[in-house]
Amino acid sequence: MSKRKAPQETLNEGITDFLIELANYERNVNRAVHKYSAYRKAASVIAKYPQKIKSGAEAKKLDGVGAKIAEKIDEFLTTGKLRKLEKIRSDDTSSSINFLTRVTGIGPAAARKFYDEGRTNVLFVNYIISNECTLFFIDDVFHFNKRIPRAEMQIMETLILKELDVVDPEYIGTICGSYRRGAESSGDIDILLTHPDFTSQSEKQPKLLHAVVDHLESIGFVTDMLSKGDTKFMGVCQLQKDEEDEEEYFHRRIDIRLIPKDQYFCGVLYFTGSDIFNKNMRTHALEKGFTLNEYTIRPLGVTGVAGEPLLVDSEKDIFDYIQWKYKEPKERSE
Ligand code: DCT
Ligand code: MG
Repeated sequence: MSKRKAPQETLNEGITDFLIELANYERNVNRAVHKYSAYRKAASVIAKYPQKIKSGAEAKKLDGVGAKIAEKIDEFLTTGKLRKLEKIRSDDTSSSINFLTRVTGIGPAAARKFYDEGRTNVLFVNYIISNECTLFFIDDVFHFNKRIPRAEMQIMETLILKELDVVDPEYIGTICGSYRRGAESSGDIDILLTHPDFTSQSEKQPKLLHAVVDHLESIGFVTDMLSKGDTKFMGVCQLQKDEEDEEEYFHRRIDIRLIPKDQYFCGVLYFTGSDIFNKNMRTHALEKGFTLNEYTIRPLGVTGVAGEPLLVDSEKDIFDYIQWKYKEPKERSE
């Protein structure tokens, strides 16, 4: 059954919606509580008004609707939108702050403070919302904007590869992303993982991923989970400070993907990037009659239909198929 609202509620919905949006903007971004209340009050009397409002003047007769709101109603009724709102929506500051306030535990003041400190990562906040994570580590969350120095990436690589070996020496792991391209700093840790027991023909093997994640959690390296599926883990990790370390380490974003062995090198190629390099390589592949993605490389028939995946045993195999000179990860910025 569809949940339809009672007709009187939808009569002036366009108007009440924009008033509420303006109210939230005033409260969350400007922290103008009086303006917030004024918009809310107007929205509430209009919601109760039993007829469809045809002009600002008509609305102005209601208690709580002043001249300025009446003007906005006129603009909305004639043009179908509101310039002020369009501007607010396109403004990064206000949309970031508004977004942050949608997270449980962040009020308007905290959102503004985080924003002023440059600690906004809307993408991450989105994960939290969609996964209903608790926010006990809220202050760390906003460190995710800080890039990870290469030296720290190297320590993490050593640790991760060593621990993989502890879980099962047959695992193969590669830290991809900008780190593999030799970058001086990285935004996150992108790990690809495979195991000879897992191929595109075999059963799913979520245990192969979960065993690694659980182990990294048990040694205190993985600190939080954002999402965990059969083949992809997204989370947070942190190096523990040892006695010689001067500095505390920040929490960092970490993604671990389990890839079937036969698709591993297409995966490594893709997740090494850069995104621009990938795009150029895919274009070149198409010119040579192949379709390339993060899983496979397949020849395109004359009709443009992709054939069976080609055997790939290294990244170089992929370059060879498309007759492209092999490029070292360091040379793959574009
Ligand atoms: N990728 C891609 N196309 C995208 C996004 C990602 O091909 N639109 C690939 C290439 C890089 C890899 O995934 C990992 O993505 P990021 O972590 O976003 O990029 P990065 O190069 O590792 O950069 P950063 O240092 O910021 O993490
Ligand atoms: Mg990365």
